[in-house]
Amino acid sequence: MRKPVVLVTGASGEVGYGLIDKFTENPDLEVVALDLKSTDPKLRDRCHAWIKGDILDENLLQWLVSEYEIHAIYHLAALLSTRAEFTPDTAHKVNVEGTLNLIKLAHEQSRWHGNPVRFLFPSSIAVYGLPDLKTKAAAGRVREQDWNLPTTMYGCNKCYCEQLGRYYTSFYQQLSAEPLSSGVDFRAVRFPGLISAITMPSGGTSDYAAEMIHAAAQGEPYACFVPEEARIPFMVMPDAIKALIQIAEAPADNLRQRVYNVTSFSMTAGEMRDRVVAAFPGAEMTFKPDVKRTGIVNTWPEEVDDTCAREDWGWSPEYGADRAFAEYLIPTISQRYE
Ligand code: AKB
Repeated sequence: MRKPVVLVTGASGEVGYGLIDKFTENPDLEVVALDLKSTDPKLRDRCHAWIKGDILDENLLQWLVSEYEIHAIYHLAALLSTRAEFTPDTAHKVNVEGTLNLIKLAHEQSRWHGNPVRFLFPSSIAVYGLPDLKTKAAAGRVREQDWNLPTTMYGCNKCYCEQLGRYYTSFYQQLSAEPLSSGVDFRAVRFPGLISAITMPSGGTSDYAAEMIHAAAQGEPYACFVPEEARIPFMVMPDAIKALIQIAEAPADNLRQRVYNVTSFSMTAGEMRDRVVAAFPGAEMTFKPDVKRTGIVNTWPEEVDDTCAREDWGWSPEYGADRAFAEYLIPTISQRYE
């Protein structure tokens, strides 16, 4: 008998760490974690299985099909925006072909156990592409259907995978005599910049926020790679985990769409610096903008409109900016470097 489990890919990444930490609080939930990299043993030992492997390894994915009865897939594996710009072909393979492999695994699993497989996909504000700062400022809170003109490989990957998920969920094999449901129940959230107090980001272009706070907590100087006035939306990790679990549990009939904006607070890098210096007086925070990375951040919206998520599945963040800093980021990060 195959064991009913939840599969998490990219498990040793920032979101993976937070999600598995949350999941393994529930003794009834069996988590199978997959990543190229290992993670801290404490977290690994709380999983039913930790598989060191590659989402591009189709033999491994076939083995997973034979070994486990997978009812939900949290597909977190991805190369983020800055990293993907340096290795666009690899990014396409991992972000697109990897995702298609997992969608096909969900389809196959559903055929085996006869139930839809919930496929949770972290998309990103990187799917947006505002042409210039004037338009960005005028656009304000961007809705899901606006400005889907990504300017990075990562953004293109996320945008395409959103469409792949919509296709498999609603249009798969639409020309066949008896169109059968693919059994893939794809649900995506477009995350803003995520900030974790527990893990450090890698390879993203919104990473300056977390880097700034973690550097200040360690008493290290930090030169921010975007200018003070650069503004994008953010969310702290506990809210990102909440959003993924909440959309996963939402009744399918409540979902008017398959891709949702979610956000918590929007902030300039300068405002971020002010809060960090207030918490860590004497912290040496400077700005040394990287023109190209700033160029990417400038194409991302100042804010996003998450009305649909609020209406369809009751989304609302626990942490606004004040609570995020006062009750989560500053105390937890300070403790981490004590
Ligand atoms: C990145 O910076 O690439 C990510 C994102 C905004 O999706 N953090």
